[in-house]
Amino acid sequence: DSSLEREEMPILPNAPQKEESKGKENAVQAIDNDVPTLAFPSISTADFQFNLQKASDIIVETVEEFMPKLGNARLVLVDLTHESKILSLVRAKAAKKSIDSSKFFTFAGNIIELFTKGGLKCNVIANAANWRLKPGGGGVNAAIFKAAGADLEKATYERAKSLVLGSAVVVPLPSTSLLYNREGITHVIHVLGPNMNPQRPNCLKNDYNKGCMILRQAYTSLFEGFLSLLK
Ligand code: AR6
Repeated sequence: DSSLEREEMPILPNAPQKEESKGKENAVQAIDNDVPTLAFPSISTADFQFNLQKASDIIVETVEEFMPKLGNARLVLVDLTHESKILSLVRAKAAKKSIDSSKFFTFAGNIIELFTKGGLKCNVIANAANWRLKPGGGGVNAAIFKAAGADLEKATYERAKSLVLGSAVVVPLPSTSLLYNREGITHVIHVLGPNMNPQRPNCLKNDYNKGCMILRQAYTSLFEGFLSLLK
């Protein structure tokens, strides 16, 4: 069941600690890492409280749909820990389908340090955003905006002031951003998924017909956004 999970250790057994070893380690990594890669969190399943079983079905189905369009690019579902429920659900479901595990896999790590801490280079990352596209809140949104600094906020504001439910917006990261320099991230794709949390705006009140439809749209819009960068 672990074939779809790229653990941190096998990819970069000896994380480069000394400056002189860095170039060498990274050069080896460059072979594996020289393909366009989208790292994305599980949209809506933490703060927005979306059902994990339903979300994992939607992730696997949407990924499967996009596989033929990917070329040499990769999709990686990310969560903070190896104990992540959504990662194991998705891994198990993806393994049952004939999804190429070199093109889609799960990865445990913080999305803002996948390269420096995990050795996995992702040139594009997705954000589980809020409709106002504002920094803060919690979860992955707070982490990404904090790590990217004011550069991302400005670049986002130039692209869009708000997000429609189930849609994504692609934001190029200025080369001055820490995430660009340190992690090699060139774009952030903000995605607004369905909200099932009554404490947050536009709660769907357990309407999973609508919720599933919106989550599917959100992933479709995210993957299309990523594909548009490959052209
Ligand atoms: N790296 C990787 N994955 C993460 C990280 C991280 N740094 N932080 C969280 N996750 P959430 P939502 C995982 O709550 O449910 C925000 O406040 C997390 O374990 O970030 O879509 C926004 O402003 C989970 O699997 O997003 C919105 O208002 C996934 O990322 C609202 O929360 C998504 O969790 C969006 O809620």
